[in-house]
Amino acid sequence: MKILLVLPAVEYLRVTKAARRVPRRAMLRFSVLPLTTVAALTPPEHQVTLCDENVEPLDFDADVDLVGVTFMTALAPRAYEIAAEFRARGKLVVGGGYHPTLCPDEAAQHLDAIVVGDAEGAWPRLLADAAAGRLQRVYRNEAPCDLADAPIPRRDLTARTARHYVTVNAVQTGRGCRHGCRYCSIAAFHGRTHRTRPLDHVLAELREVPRDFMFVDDNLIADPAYARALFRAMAPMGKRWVSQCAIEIADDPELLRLARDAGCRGLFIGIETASQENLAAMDKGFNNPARYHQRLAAIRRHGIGVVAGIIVGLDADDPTVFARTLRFLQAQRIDALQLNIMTPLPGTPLFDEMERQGRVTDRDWARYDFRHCVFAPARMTAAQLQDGADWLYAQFYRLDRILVRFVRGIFTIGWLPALLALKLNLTYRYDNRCEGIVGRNPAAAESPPLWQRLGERLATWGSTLTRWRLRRAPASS
Ligand code: B12
Ligand code: SF4
Repeated sequence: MKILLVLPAVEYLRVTKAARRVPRRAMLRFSVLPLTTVAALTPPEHQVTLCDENVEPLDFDADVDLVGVTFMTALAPRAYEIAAEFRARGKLVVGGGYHPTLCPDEAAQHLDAIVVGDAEGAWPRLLADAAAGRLQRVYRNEAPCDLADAPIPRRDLTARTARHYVTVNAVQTGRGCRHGCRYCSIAAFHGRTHRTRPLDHVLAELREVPRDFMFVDDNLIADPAYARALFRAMAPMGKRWVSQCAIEIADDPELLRLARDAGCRGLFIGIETASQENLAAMDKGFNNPARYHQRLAAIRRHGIGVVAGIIVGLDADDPTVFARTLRFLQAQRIDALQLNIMTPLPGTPLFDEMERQGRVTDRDWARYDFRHCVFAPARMTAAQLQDGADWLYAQFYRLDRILVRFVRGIFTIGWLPALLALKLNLTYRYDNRCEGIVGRNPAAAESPPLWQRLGERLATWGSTLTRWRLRRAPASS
């Protein structure tokens, strides 16, 4: 069969035949691992091509027999549109990934078949059935697969478009996480289990990727003994990498040292909130705000930059949370920020609880992108949460603050991590300006001082100008 594997894109980032310019947001575009992994699992008698709508237009008239779509919740509406278009042309359309796994009944209504959970095992079975004309609705493995069966992804299929990504060299050492944070899809997908690939498989893959790459594990140190062995084996390779993990790495000086010696330059860490009450309610008490300062300093001492994942809109948050969080991030010397509006993702315990409480206000999955408020917050209005989140994001990425962070970073984490952090800061700033994110602090006095109003007005003009220039920019592909 001729198989086309598709990663859908949200409307404002989508490349189409009419709008062929690839948005200049390469830094936050990385890993097409779900597709390259599924491609690698495809038996050789089939012919596979990929299309990531973020970097190239999708051709609905392509000569294919079967289309496979990967999608997380925010991409579900687009995935269903794609499925409808191809099915109207008589093609088989199947899906897999986070949303089909966590909402199988809904996904199965829009697709000819879905894979729930890992594709290893299930995907070859699906293809055999499709080729024999006996496709079933749902394919799932009886038990989570052994990651010895996880293939080396088909990165060769990204050669044509690789220049549009910050890297296509994303490597996964394990899947899942043993923690069970209530809002987290990883825990819901993998059921609080963590599996690792055989070390020699990972090392063989690392020999194939260039010096700079990233690990896309959700918690790279979920199995500390494995992480230690991996880092030790990597030390002689001279690699430089970034990843994400739980803050607990800071409690293990040996692990930190080994990570640094293996080439770790930056970690995305889910700090989430400075409130213990919020953390306890989300079953994430292990973060322990009383120890943030000491733990973050330990990470910095090893020359590793910290990108903090922060969530606003948790139940203990009131309108003062935004200014408090900004002060907290500055005091903790955070190098970059990914700010998320609390989002009850379907399939998580948090969603079920909010549903029972009648607090889910918006069921347009496209808005489940962590940038929109889709529920009724406990101690503020939805508009205050949206305004405050936008304000905090814009304030964190003010140019003067970025510069201060960079200079400070040179002395605390060193040149290379500081430069990486600077690039990430400028990218987030650019993205936010493209999206016109300015906001307003809902806890500030009704009429802010003149200088603040002037600053906000200038920021609005700046982002309008950026969007205008973007619209006028010539096509790059
Ligand atoms: C890299 C990444 C990104 C990248 C690229 C995404 C991509 N699709 O390649 C970027 C930076 C763009 C991104 C963005 C976002 N992401 Co993201 N991302 C990830 C991350 C860390 C790794 C993805 C990956 O490479 N996985 C490795 C592959 C091998 O694993 P897999 O996807 O599970 O695939 C296996 C199976 O699911 C299955 N499968 C998957 N697809 C398909 C398709 C078919 C046809 C078949 C048969 C099988 C199949 O087979 C694979 C092998 O077994 C995941 C976390 C994770 N562990 O997956 C989060 C994750 C997918 N992201 C998430 C979210 C929420 C987002 C954002 C919405 C918000 C945010 N704050 O990050 C944004 C917005 C995206 C947008 N608007 O387009 C959530 C999704 C939750 C959900 N229920 O929807 C995740 C799970 C993280 C989390 N902690 O919750 N993300
Ligand atoms: S520690 Fe991170 S990956 Fe693990 S369950 Fe919590 S949020 Fe999810």
